[in-house]
Amino acid sequence: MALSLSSFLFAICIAPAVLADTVTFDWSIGWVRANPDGLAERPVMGINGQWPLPLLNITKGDNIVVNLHNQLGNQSTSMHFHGMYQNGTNEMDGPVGVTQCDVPPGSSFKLNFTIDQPGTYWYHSHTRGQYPDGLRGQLVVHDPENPYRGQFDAEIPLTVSDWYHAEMPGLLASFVSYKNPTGAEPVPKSALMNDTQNLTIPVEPGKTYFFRLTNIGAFAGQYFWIEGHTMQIIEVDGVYTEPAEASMIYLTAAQRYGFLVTMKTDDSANFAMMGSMDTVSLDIFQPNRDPTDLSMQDLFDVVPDTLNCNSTSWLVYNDAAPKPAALLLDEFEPFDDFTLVPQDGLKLYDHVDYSFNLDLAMNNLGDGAN
Ligand SMILES: *[C@@H]1O[C@H](CO)[C@@H](O)[C@H](O)[C@H]1NC(C)=O
Ligand SMILES: *[C@@H]1O[C@H](CO)[C@@H](O)[C@H](O)[C@H]1NC(C)=O
Ligand SMILES: *[C@@H]1O[C@H](CO)[C@@H](O)[C@H](O)[C@H]1NC(C)=O
Ligand SMILES: *[C@@H]1O[C@H](CO)[C@@H](O)[C@H](O)[C@H]1NC(C)=O
Ligand SMILES: *[C@@H]1O[C@H](CO)[C@@H](O)[C@H](O)[C@H]1NC(C)=O
Ligand SMILES: *[C@@H]1O[C@H](CO)[C@@H](O)[C@H](O)[C@H]1NC(C)=O
Ligand SMILES: *[C@@H]1O[C@H](CO)[C@@H](O)[C@H](O)[C@H]1NC(C)=O
Ligand SMILES: [Cu+2]
Repeated sequence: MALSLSSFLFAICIAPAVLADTVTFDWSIGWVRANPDGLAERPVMGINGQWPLPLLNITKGDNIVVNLHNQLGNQSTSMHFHGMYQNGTNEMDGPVGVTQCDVPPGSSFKLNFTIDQPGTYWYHSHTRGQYPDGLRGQLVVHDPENPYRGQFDAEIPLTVSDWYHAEMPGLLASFVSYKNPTGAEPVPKSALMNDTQNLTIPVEPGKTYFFRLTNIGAFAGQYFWIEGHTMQIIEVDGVYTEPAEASMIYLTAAQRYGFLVTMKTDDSANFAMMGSMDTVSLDIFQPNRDPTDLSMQDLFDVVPDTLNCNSTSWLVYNDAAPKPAALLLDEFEPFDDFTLVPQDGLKLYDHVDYSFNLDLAMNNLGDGAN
């Protein structure tokens, strides 16, 4: 035998550093009950009897194997890893009816692909409009070569989301219907942060944290800010950026931001951290829009008096100090993400040889005849 026992053991020990790991998940998708906004307990889709869903933290280069078992009993399902290029593994992407079939109740599907992109992502069902029933969670791809390594002390993974009390099959039936001629989207009942509200995040003075924030919501964009603190954006949707200072950011559904926040040097006070659902479309991105065209303005066609669009969490420096209510703002002034500069130096295309204008109009079956 050529290989001695000691060199064999040595080979095993160094293997993980040299070869990519395979990370295996066995996931039974089934119903559990949850009440994340404290207003209505409801059935949600959990993994292995748990909800909220687990944060996945894998390392760039890892091979991912997910054994997905559909135990819902009454709905088909699927799984999509949002933002993954799936280069060469298209059949693992998840969009039902595009790259694969649904996983029917009682059946299983094995996902097997390699993640070679660092950054902040998420995973969710890609079966019809199913994921707002709870089947969505955060995915972080750790990068040993992160250009900002050494500049933060710890990571804080966090999500924002809108939340509905009714289940998606009923909401979709009334949304995609001739009885809804304006195409009005269902209005959520609450805003969540990390699938809860009033979250407290313990922090230490002087430390710098790498926040990884994902909007895992169905519909609502969200403004996000931390009172008394500045964010330094370093990543957006899996792309490193040159550092950019922001006091407020805006995340559409599915968007991700990675940013560093340095804590204050004393622990005398705690600070509110806010997520606020956008009920009106973003003025800053549509400077020339017609203010009388309401279809361009309203994200929420109705804003019920009872709806609280906001969720508050706190950076807690000091358990004995109060957790102050968030100050109400009259206006939102989010960071303009068009000004972000990708770290790889990729330039904007500055000219085109041909341009095609497509005018798209949505005909929402206003006459009910189609
Ligand atoms: C969070 O706090 C607010 C204000 O006290 C309260 O109305 C709300 O019910 C709380 N949310 C949860 C999920 O406990
Ligand atoms: C948010 O939820 C994820 C998943 O449960 C958890 O790992 C993470 O620590 C939470 N973040 C905070 C800031 O509590
Ligand atoms: C499927 O079962 C769950 C849990 O019992 C229930 O809440 C849900 O309404 C059912 N969905 C359908 C489409 O029948
Ligand atoms: C996809 O993979 C092929 C084969 O490995 C490679 O040549 C190509 O550059 C990759 N494309 C992207 C966009 O990464
Ligand atoms: C995943 O795919 C790779 C490449 O095709 C293959 O070598 C490996 O055996 C697969 N893993 C599982 C658990 O099926
Ligand atoms: C992910 O794991 C790495 C170590 O492998 C750790 O440094 C990092 O803080 C973790 N990230 C999150 C968001 O938990
Ligand atoms: C939510 O927060 C925004 C921004 O501070 C504020 O304008 C709005 O009045 C708040 N809404 C509620 C219901 O508190
Ligand atoms: Cu997605």
